[in-house]
Amino acid sequence: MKHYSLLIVLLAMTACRPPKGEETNPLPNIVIIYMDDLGYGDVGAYGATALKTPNMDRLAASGLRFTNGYASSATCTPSRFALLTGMYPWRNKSAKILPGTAPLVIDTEQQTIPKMLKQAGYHTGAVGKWHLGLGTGVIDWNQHIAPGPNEVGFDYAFIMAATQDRVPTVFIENGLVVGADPVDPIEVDYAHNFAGEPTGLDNPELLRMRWHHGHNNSIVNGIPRIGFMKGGEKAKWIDENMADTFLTQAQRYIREHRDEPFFLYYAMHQPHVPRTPHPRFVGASGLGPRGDVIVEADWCIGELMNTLQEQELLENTLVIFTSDNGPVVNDGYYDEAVELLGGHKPGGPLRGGKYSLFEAGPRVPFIVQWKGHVEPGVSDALVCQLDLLASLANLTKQEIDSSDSQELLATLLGDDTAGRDELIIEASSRTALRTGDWVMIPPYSGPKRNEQVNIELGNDTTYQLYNLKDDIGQQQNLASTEPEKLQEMINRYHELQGEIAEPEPLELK
Ligand code: NG6
Ligand code: CA
Repeated sequence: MKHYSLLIVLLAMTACRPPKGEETNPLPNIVIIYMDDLGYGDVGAYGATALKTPNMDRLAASGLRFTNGYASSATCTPSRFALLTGMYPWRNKSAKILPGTAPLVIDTEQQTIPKMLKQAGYHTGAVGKWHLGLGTGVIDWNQHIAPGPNEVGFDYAFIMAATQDRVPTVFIENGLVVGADPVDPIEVDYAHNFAGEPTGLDNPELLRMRWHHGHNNSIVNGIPRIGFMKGGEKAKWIDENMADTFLTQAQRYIREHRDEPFFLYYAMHQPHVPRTPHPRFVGASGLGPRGDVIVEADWCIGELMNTLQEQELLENTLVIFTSDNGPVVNDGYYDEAVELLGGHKPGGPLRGGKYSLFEAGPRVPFIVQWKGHVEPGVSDALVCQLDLLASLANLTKQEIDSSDSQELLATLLGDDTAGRDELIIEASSRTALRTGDWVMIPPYSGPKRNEQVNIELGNDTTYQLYNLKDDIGQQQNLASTEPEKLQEMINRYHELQGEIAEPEPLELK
């Protein structure tokens, strides 16, 4: 009899067992879903109506949606550098938009999120866009390529080297080109074409997507790219399959590592150019290829979340969804994005876009979801991707040595409402300061608008000062009516930047 009751107790215990992942993982898994050029206004939860993003919206509805969440820059490489290292990108002069042949911009001695999480016992994986450079100088694409993601902390990496519009157009798995063929070696050059190879400039008859600005070098799959490439025919990716390829890798990674704490950096390529939705998403948005690839990305996110659920990992996985920089509609190809945009506003109420110091450049969708741990809601706290290093260090009880990354774990998990007091924002090596609701943009001599992409860059000959609380669209420059606030911010800006990248002091006008 006694034995039976023991058996019943044991059976009852097994039935009430927490999901497998939770039982074996004392530390939560961490998944960063990183979009490429997705704007503040591109997500339903952030106000998009013409574009439907049900899976991103579900993340927002079941998580904490930040209205003041920032990338560290208005372009890709600096934002990615800052996210992974916790260091302001303007401290590293190499952290700017890179060609596909650029050396790695992260010092292999430097602290990174994946390195820190490895120390905490995590398995770490990167799937998707890299764009942080590879190697130390001239790369031989036919040999093992290093240093790269594996040398800055990722146990596993399945990446594209730079961007979808840059060569080499191949995937690299743990330093080796996938599908490399010794009889058809890959050569890449950003200065000179290879003899006899067609280009977008000289061979428009071979193109199925026309270039608008830049993007007129080697042609791959009928799409002209930035940079020249020869060889590697079997290794070249099929653009329309890229979303499925990265998703499959990410799902496989989750399944393979479900029994240990893992960190997955899922760096998606949408909606960066060239926009090449899989045929099943063509026309899905009604807004042309830019909308279609956002719908495709949204579907991928739904599938990824389904995988976490199917693996019983949702309660034990912290998911962070954000974008590397703000939106651009025409980024160099004629793809009808402009013509079919209709009333959709990729930057929502924000001014500017990708490349801009105005808010739509660095302010991006930013959602934290952790089932059962993060109470759904909205937070107006000022947070930046830069802060993930220190905050995840706190979560996993690790030490960090960065001074730029702020520890905001409680705020990111919704237990606190206090964010940063201030943040230096960056766009193409120019910087500005946000303090509380105020933004101060120093004078910059560049053009006010980049006519090719049709985006206001934030440049002006005088100081600009905006109060975002009353004027989220940055229409009222208060520099002359709020001279004390302006001076206070100028002083603080110089103090924060120290001797690095300090602009010429200019007389107030
Ligand atoms: C620019 C490209 C743009 C895009 C960007 C990088 C031209 C004219 N424009 O130089 O198309 O590739 O670099 O985007 O070549 S990012 O999101 O990776 O920063
Ligand atoms: Ca980008």
